[in-house]
Amino acid sequence: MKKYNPKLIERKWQKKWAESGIYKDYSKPKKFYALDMFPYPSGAGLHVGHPKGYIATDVVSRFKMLNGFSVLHPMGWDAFGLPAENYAIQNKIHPEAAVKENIKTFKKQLGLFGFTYDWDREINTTDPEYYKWTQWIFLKMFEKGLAFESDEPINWCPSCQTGLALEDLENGLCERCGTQVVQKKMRQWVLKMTDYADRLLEDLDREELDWEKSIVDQQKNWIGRSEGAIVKFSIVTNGSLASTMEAKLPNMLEVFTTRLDTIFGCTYCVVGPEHPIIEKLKDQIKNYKEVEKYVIKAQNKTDLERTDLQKEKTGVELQGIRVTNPFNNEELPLFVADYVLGHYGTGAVMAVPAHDERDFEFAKKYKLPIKKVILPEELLNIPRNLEDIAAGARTELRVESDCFICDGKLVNSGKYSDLTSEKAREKMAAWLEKKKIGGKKVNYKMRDWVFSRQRYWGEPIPIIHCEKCGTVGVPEKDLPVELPKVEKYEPTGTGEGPLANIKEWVNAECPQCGGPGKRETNTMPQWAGSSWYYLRYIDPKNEKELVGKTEEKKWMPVDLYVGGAEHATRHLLYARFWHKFLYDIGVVSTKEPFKKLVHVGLIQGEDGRKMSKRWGNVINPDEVIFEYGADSIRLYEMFMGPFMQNIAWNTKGVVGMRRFLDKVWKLKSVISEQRSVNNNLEILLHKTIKKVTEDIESFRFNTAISALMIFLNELEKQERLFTVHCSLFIKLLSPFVPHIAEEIWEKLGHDKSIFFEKWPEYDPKLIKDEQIMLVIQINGKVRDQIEVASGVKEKDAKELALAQDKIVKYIGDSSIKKIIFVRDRLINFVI
Ligand code: ANZ
Ligand code: ZN
Repeated sequence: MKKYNPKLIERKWQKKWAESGIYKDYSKPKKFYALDMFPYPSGAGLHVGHPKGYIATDVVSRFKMLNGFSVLHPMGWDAFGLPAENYAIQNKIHPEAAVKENIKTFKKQLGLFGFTYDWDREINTTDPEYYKWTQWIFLKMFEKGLAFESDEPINWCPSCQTGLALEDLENGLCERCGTQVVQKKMRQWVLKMTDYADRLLEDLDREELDWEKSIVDQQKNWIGRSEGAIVKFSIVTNGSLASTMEAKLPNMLEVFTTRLDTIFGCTYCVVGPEHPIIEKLKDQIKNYKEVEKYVIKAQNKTDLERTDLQKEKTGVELQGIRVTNPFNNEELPLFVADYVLGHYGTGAVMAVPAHDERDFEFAKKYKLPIKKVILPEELLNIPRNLEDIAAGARTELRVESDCFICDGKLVNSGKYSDLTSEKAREKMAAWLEKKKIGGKKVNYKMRDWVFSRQRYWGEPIPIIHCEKCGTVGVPEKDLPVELPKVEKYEPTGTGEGPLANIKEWVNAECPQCGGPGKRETNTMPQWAGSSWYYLRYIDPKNEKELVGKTEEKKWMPVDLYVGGAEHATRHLLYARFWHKFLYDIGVVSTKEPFKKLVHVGLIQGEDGRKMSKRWGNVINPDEVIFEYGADSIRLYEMFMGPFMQNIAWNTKGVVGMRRFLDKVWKLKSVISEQRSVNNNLEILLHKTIKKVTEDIESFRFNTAISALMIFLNELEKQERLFTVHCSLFIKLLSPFVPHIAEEIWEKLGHDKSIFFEKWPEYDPKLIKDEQIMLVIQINGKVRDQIEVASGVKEKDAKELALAQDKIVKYIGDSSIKKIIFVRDRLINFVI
């Protein structure tokens, strides 16, 4: 018998699969859309960490094929953006040429793994035929007023020489190059993502969404919904309200607060250094010079530094300006302080030092009054007169030790005293609304998407500026607006993109009046093309539409999406935003794009560090495949540990996998057609089928593979092997190691691909000993237990549990708020 030679058989099957196009049977009634986050074709090529997610989707894709699904499993290139451009500048090669080269390398590398990609659907975000539609979506947003120009200060990276979105920062540093960003006022294009904030948040809880909780939480925090209120404080300058009114100066200061109930404890107000009022009331501010100096200094601090609780608070009083608390008409001082951020809420706060830690620190430093107005719940049980306690609060209870942000009962709050915080917030907001000086308000941390970059390598923004008509969208028939070929593509640093230097390109006729116009020279950010690419795979050659209606209905939503966790608050947020917009204009039929989302744990270098050229710990998959074969590396990456965990690479592990496959290879020489009954083996086989099936569905590839290893050990102990056993075993193995599986399958006498087969089913009778005790809890307390079949589904367990007498009694009339189900362990009803 010939030795197992992966090089030969892998090349053979990859060729066969490509020729026969076995993955392209899209006619089955059931569909499965498996998507990978498409790669950025960098100059360095793939390292062994990149394919981990791709292997997983490939395993699932093949598994789904065997289960009778038409599987869409495409691949493409996310090739616009800074890294490609920086690489090009460093290597003195045009980005377009660099991208072409890099894609070639990537494609060759991916080809070695034997993935089921349908390359007919390959897309490239830098292809004009593709970005035509990226521009089209922008135009639609422009038409709907969701894309607009703004002059607000934005985050600017002095090293990359471009404006950035909030999502492009990491702790206040440019995510690309680690340089500290600065605030820069400049013209820019913005997408009104905040209009979608509530839907982006609420739809995360849609039932059909099967996303990892950690990613959902990250996104929820990023969107950052706060329920609060707006209060307008009137502004008094030089002792009179009228003086501002006459001069048409701002006469109201709006603050956003989540704790309206504390307003009687407000002893001063604060605006952030970015607040427009400072500039507008410049002549009224007596110490304007000092204020201006403070404002300039604040520009060099990151938001993180500014809001850090440990850092000492600083600020300057705006002398000559006072504000009036509408609830008690107290006149209060107004400060500028950088712990208040310009772009959150209204950029101004009412300070309540007794109940807010930052205000407290600030008040201590500047000797401002601290007035207690909430008595925390835990103190309410002390049977004493509330007002007494409050009066003595400062001596009796140290202010610092009080719970800063907690609800309780109001004291010292006029007619609102004695109300609970919650009740008071309601009443106070209603009063504000009645008086038309504020009211309830929901606020989001998320901001609109700063969408223009002053760089070359991106989609041109399809806008023409005309002196007469203003900003005019390029007509649809003139799309794509192609990126001109240029010699020089380095950033200008002037705030204009490099495209501004290309006069022939910039000068264009105004589509509305035919007069002279100028093209927009900013380009789109790296995240534009990836915000909708999953739709183009569905219908990649459609010239009339971004995606055809029938095709869209057939394939959407994406059933499985696998990629890095670092995209939780960027790509995944942007893509959901665009998808919702496309839903609103009738291009797509689903509210959410990605049904199941799984994040892939990183593969670190053998030294446990991030795999990177810098550490010299990069492992190239080509070499591993050359040495051990693609099936071995596929198996190893799925076996190395729980899929979502970060794990260090270990080449010895690949060697182990290769040995396992050597043993699998030997099986086929000892098979006989005869079939005798070996009940134990039969039972183990059916248990293995069950385990592998369930484990693949739930991304527990490592335990699926160990079950297969255990089964192989048993097989090897048999004196004679039977075709049925071996066939079933090979089928179970095939999604992981498709090449060797095909080869053995062929040797077993089959003339059709193993991937036309049906996935094995287990016989429940054979494994019926698997009964377990399921614990039933109510509000976390054990109340009963029942015997059920192992692997019982949540729905069935719920039904069974709710049918138990004891449980019926405990639940009574209460409604079930939530069910927590731990497979084969417990079911907990929260009532
Ligand atoms: C008065 C108050 C009293 C507040 C109290 C808190 C506790 P979240 O929950 O994150 O939305 N705030 C409002 N705008 C701000 C800004 N631009 N920069 C810094 N802080 C700002 O936080 C809302 C609370 O943060 C608001 O409620 C406001 O302080 C502050 F005992 O108002 B609060
Ligand atoms: Zn940068």
